[in-house]
Amino acid sequence: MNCRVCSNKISEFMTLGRMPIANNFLEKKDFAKEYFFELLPAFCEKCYSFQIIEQPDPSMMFHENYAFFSQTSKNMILHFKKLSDKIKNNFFTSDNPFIVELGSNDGIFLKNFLNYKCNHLGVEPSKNVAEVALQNNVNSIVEYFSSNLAKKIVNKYGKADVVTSANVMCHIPNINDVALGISELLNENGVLIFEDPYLGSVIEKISYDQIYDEHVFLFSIYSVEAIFSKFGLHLFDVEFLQTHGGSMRYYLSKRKNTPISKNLLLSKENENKLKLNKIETYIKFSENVKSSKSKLIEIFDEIKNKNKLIYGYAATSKSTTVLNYCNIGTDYIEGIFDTTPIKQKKFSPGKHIPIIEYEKFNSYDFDYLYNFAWNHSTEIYENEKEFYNRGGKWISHVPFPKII
Ligand code: DWN
Ligand code: ZN
Repeated sequence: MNCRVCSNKISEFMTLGRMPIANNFLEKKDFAKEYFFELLPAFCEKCYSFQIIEQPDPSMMFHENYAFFSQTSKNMILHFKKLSDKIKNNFFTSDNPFIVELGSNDGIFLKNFLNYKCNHLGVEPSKNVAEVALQNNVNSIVEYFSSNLAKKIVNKYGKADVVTSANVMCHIPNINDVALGISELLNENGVLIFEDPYLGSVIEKISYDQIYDEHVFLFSIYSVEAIFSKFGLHLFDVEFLQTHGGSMRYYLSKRKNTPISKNLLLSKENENKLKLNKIETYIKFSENVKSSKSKLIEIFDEIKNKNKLIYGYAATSKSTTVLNYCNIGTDYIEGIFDTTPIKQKKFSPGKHIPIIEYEKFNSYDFDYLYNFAWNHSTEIYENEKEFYNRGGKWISHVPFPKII
């Protein structure tokens, strides 16, 4: 397999085994025809990009029944409000600014620009989530972004001051064409701002569940520079974020002479310390992932031997990797509570654990809850204080499998 970015030959350093589509919550009648592929992370020693070898066709993942709606987390609503204010105050240089978001989902971010009465456009391939945005008056089109689409947008709306994306760029296999399109879409002072789960955090926390079909890449600063500099987009700042268990926000400018921030220099030094540009880091990571799996199974067996009941909390995309890689099914977890209606009353991908409406949470009896949305722990532990106060225990595999 050749690198999606630089065509260098790359090879996998571990397998996470046979995986289903992470967000394909399914009904019993569809079990027999469920699609599986092998989840093989790989690293390119030339451009430092971490990617998966095989990605199912995007149409199998992003469609009219896409199961993830961004507005499910209150913290994320606040997070995007803050980013909107920052952009409005710092990056709108023209009199009539125009902002484009790639992968705008249900409009969680762009809806803030309605208040600023600012030209905006969301590009979102999954029809059902885009419809929610449209209902909220967020201007959206149901398309995959590409260099071709960029030309059409420029013809219709003109060039953009800012292009953004959040938790989207790492989903895009044809990243070179998208980077070219962004470069064509931005005006000469334009800025690209995007954020994604940070590879450094995945390595440090052993949060291997960030690896699943949708995440074709996990970026580091060096890999982002290698991709976008080829298309005249110059990285000038980064910002580490606590969201999604550790993310990085990247700021890239069309202007070559934009001053480089101190934070960018320090963060690159940190990447050197973490050795994110060395294959041995990933070999060590694969060993850590195997230990994490053994420890988790040990914890589950201990609990089961005591005849205690375990339920899951939040049927995240990430849970699909943990459950399938560790081979955890209904023998360990009775059901998973989730707030998203499209997932409820269905079964988890691959392991077929029932997904229970969160509204029924209080009518069930259990001793342990597995927190599959560990990235939202602060919000979740606060909301579920009652469970904890009555002696309930949380299980999490991040930073390392443990009972809380
Ligand atoms: O990159 C991606 C991120 C941004 O969102 C996408 N590929 C898909 C998705 O990943 P995820 O499913 O792992 O995201 P979250 O935000 O960690 O989890 C969302 C799921 O968890 C939803 O099904 C709702 C559920 N949930 C819940 O039931 N109770 C979430 C929270 C915070 C809760 O309190
Ligand atoms: Zn490469």
